[in-house]
Amino acid sequence: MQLYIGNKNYSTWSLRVWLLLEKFGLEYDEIKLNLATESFYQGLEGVSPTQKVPVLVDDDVTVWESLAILEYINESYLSGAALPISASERARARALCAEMHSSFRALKNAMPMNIRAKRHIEVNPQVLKDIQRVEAIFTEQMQRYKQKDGWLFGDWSMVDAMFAPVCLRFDTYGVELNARAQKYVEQVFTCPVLSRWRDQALLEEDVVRCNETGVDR
Ligand SMILES: N[C@@H](CCC(=O)N[C@@H](CS)C(=O)NCC(=O)O)C(=O)O
Repeated sequence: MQLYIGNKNYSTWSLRVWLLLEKFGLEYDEIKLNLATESFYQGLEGVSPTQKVPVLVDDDVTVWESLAILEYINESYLSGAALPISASERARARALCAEMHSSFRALKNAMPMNIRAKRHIEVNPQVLKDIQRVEAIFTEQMQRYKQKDGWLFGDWSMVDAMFAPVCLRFDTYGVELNARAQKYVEQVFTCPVLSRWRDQALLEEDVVRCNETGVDR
């Protein structure tokens, strides 16, 4: 399998798929392309119909769109282990994955992932609404699975992969959450796999201008 990804400092969609592959120790080749460069599009020529990352190539199967890739890996390699066993909880998990994939537009635009930065931005009402919805999700899931291992559905699942980038955004832009939601963010930060991605992101030096927002704090 080959996984094409973007810069580790900036590429949220790449991070989600990378986390799943790494978390379950699957073998694959990582092909990293620098966003906003000519070589990025050259590298994806004939590989991805969308010219975006992530894209997964598994012999004669090519999957683009992060959520479809997560589902493909879960079905083809993990016998479903990256989603809850119960059908009702699995539906809830998929709803949260879909919500992260399709929503939070204001938050995503105002707070691009930029792991190596610590920034301040003005939080407008739409961004605040998105932050509050993420906080409510973390709080509710932590309450629901409080006897378990501290992930959104108790055990680590693809939902945690989908929400990892927003935790990194909160760290960059200094977003404060209630104690229960913050506990989840800390859980994400102590995950060794995520730490590996962060460490690699911190070594990168390429700058993608449109992802550099806010003032240093
Ligand atoms: N909906 C897509 C979004 C993919 C996406 O926008 N990827 C960004 C990097 S995080 C990209 O490849 N941007 C390059 C471009 O738009 O030219 C997914 O979930 O995979």
